[in-house]
Amino acid sequence: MDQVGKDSFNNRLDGAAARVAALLELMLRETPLKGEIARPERLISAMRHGVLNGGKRIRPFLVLETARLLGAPEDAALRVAASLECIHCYSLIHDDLPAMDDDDLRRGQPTVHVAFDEATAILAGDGLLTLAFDILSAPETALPDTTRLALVNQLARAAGVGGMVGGQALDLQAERVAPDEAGIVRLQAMKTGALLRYACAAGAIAAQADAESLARMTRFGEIVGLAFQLADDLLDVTSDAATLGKAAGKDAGRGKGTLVSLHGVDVARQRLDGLVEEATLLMQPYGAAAGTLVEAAGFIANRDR
Ligand code: GRG
Repeated sequence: MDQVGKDSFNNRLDGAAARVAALLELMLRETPLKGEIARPERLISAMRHGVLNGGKRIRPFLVLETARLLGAPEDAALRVAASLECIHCYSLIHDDLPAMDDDDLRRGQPTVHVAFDEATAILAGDGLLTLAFDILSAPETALPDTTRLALVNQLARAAGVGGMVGGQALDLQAERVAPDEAGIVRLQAMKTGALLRYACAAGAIAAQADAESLARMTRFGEIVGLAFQLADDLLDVTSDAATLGKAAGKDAGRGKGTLVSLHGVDVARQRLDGLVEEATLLMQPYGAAAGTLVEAAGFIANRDR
């Protein structure tokens, strides 16, 4: 992609991020929503700290773009997208906790347990996890009931024990017993891949797309998930190299049990190119209309943040 293309893609990504943030801002007011009793101020502040703090908003962007391509109602798609970002941000808050990765910084700011306290960070994550399903299931997500139910169910599967949470559990196990290559791939497909897969499938579900389109988008999401993780592993290697000799942070050396550590940087880059090619081919039937999704795959594979 040339510089003009990159700028225009980044503008679209930023535009989507702003729309998602505006909706999350609304959902994270201190005023109770209908049916709620009260909203503790400190908890809401911690949740806001964990959500309204930048972030690329890649997952919601994928929801919005697949939804747009397949003709889902825009307002509903935005709510589907925002609910997914709540899950992602909850996972980051919990992942940063002392019992997990014990990180002090996230998105360039103090992590939630540092800015508040550990118990509040746990609750902020819990609050976001439940808020995700509130946003998705509420009647304001103006989709047929069966469609909303399918989204709720698929999000639960992607985020739960057979998806992200299960992947995190496998990651903890991997610190004791190093997984083989198949184990690494499975762990990554669950821990980070499942939400990206859901992001693309969700756009198709919201659009009530036919089975062929849903399968195509789901596969696209899987490929994007693989590319995301491979790029993340490469970024770890480069950031480790950049911080060599300095305090490199808890995640430094995460390069250990990864495809990059098994096969090296060059093979990883080749695989990334192959994944972008595969993603591009998958979008061919939609022609130019899928250009942004193809660019998103390229962005994810080549990202430097
Ligand atoms: C604790 C339940 C629980 C799950 C944690 C996904 C995950 C599982 C932890 C995240 C740990 C981590 C930093 C993994 C590397 C890949 C990743 C998810 C990076 C952050 O995602 P980005 O790059 O971040 O989309 P932004 O800040 O842009 O949203």
